[in-house]
Amino acid sequence: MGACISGLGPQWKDTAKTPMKILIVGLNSAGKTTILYRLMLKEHIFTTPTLGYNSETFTPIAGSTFTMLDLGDWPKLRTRDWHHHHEAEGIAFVVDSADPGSMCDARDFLFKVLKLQGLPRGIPVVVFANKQELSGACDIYQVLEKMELHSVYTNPWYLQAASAANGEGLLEGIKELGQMIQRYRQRNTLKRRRSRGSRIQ
Ligand SMILES: Nc1nc2c(ncn2[C@@H]2O[C@H](COP(=O)(O)OP(=O)(O)OP(=O)(O)O)[C@@H](O)[C@H]2O)c(=O)[nH]1
Ligand SMILES: [Mg+2]
Repeated sequence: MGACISGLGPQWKDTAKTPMKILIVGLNSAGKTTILYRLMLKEHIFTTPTLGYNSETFTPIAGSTFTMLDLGDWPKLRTRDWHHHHEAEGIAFVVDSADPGSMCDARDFLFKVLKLQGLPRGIPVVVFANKQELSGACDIYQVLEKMELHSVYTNPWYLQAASAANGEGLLEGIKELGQMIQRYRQRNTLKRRRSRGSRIQ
């Protein structure tokens, strides 16, 4: 199992009935599409830069179905039609650990995405420190520092060492994201019940 650092403790429930909606986010070439299809097909596929998007619904872990949306051209954030993110319940943020020079931009990008208008507040984030099998790749402690994840207070987060090339850490990361989404759903249900209750009184 790959190394990980967590901002939250685990809990797991059967979520097969309602697919969990996940946005896959990250700078170009971080490995978003490779991760999506490695999780879905359990093999390494060769990709070209994503134009448009890939959307897949599948069950990588028994009892947990995900709809994962992999949008191309994220850096053009302002100019796109971002209607899809309103329904997102979780973010898989992919970082190229073998490219330390891009990590500042990745950090700025993550912080920008978390403030994106219309993105549900407080949705969980799993950061995949991808390309770990490459020699010289930053380990998760270096990624943690460079991404300044300790300053993310608005969203629960989890940092997972991963490699889409060999599959390391992907199932662990997605399982953790599923657990976090489950808790997020429970909190929202509770909030809705409370606000309904206070309207009745
Ligand atoms: N060595 C290595 N290469 C990887 C890994 N994951 C992805 N790649 C390679 O990185 C390149 C970009 O991968 P993609 O999955 O297309 O990246 P992306 O984030 O979807 O890129 P865009 O669609 O352009 O935003 C490809 O050549 C992949 O084969 C990994 O874990 N290790
Ligand atoms: Mg892609």
